[in-house]
Amino acid sequence: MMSLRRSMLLTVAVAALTVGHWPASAAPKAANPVAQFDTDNDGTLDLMEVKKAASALFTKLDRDHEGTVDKRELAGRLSAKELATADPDHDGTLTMDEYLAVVEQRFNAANTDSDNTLDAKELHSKAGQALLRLLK
Ligand SMILES: [Ca+2]
Ligand SMILES: [Ca+2]
Ligand SMILES: [Ca+2]
Repeated sequence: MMSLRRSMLLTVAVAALTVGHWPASAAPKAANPVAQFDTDNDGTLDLMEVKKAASALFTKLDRDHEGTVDKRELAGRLSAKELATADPDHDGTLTMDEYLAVVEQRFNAANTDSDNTLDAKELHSKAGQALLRLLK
């Protein structure tokens, strides 16, 4: 009985660890942004992992569920100028594709050694931080 109880407790603990996401404000300062989005656990972020995180955020930001995000929904993640550049049809909103195009640009800007992945050092750079703003 004891060991069953223990293994159940362990299962619950593991589930809590897997499901539990720190709210941004409660996250420890040293939180590694790589680990947060590194779904294949190889220690770096590739474009697929970055786009997955960005799509999830886009869906969350699109509060009225119309498939686009406007200035208000972006809540300062892009400046007015950045939004205008990313918005080729100038309707003041970004579709998911337009949003992901900005994400890809920032990914490439941060990937200074052109190895197709971002490591912790690249994410801590100015370009890396600009990318992270579009992921969380
Ligand atoms: Ca990875
Ligand atoms: Ca919207
Ligand atoms: Ca790199």
